[in-house]
Amino acid sequence: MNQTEMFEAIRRLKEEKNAVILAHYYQEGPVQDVADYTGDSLYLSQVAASTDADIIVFAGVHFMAETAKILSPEKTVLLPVAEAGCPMADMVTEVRLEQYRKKHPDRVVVCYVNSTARVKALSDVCVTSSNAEKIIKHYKDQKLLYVPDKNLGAYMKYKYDLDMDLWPGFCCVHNDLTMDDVRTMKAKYPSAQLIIHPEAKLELLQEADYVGSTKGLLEYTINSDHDEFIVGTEDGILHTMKKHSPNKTFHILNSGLKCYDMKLTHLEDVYLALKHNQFEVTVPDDIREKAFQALDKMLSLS
Ligand code: CIZ
Ligand code: SF4
Repeated sequence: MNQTEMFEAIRRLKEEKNAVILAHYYQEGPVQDVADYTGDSLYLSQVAASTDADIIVFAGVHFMAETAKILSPEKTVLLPVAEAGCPMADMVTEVRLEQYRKKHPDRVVVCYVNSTARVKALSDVCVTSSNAEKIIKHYKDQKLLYVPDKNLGAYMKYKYDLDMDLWPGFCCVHNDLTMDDVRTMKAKYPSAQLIIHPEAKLELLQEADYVGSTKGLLEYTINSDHDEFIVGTEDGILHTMKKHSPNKTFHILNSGLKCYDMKLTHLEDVYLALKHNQFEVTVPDDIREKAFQALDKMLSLS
């Protein structure tokens, strides 16, 4: 099948099965184009919580599909590529978090949505990169643990002077960005604005004209009077940025800004997911109920 035929086949299967396709901004262009909803994990989880579809096909990584299942347990949630995970989410396990909680029962556990259901189940509240600031500000006078992204946590600590422990996890895509990347790209494109995702290291964020989630970065490029940007996040977002602002210029901060897991999903995987109802993501009820509390708290504070 060529791409047009594939789009048509996906559309037919979607109608037949009353399915909806959600795609994260880090997915490759055609997968974003075939989706009914494209966005960040907060927006997509809100869509998952409110859709009337029977089947949710989540073009993203495992924790996102799991989050959709937690919020919409009666729906069938499919992850087109079963192996698509998030290395950062695996940097904290429930065993180690439980040990930490026993030692520090007074700390509120704030959990990045990039985490497993089991870790969410042990947490007090979830955040995503687009609502982290708002939610953490709500808890700013309490003793906190932020898990698992030490970089986003360090940025919040720096901005709000928090009593917050940081779990030593990181995103292997954003954490690899260096000050050399910043210096090189700023020298090459001196009139461009530097915009970076908070999963990058604090020293880089301090050099940025704007720091924000994918949604934040996208909106910034749409609303800004500037017309040239150096973008410090996964390169899938450039597809949407260019679509919204065809007359603006975007340079990726480093050509290695590709999430291996996000890029595992191709159009054909979305088609096969719909055709064969694969690969279903489930969450045991006891875990789901506890993880739901942390996500629900997040949604109510967002
Ligand atoms: O929350 C998300 O969707 C992620 C993983 C990135 C972002 O900033 O949107
Ligand atoms: Fe995980 Fe980083 Fe990939 Fe996002 S970009 S899914 S945080 S490894």
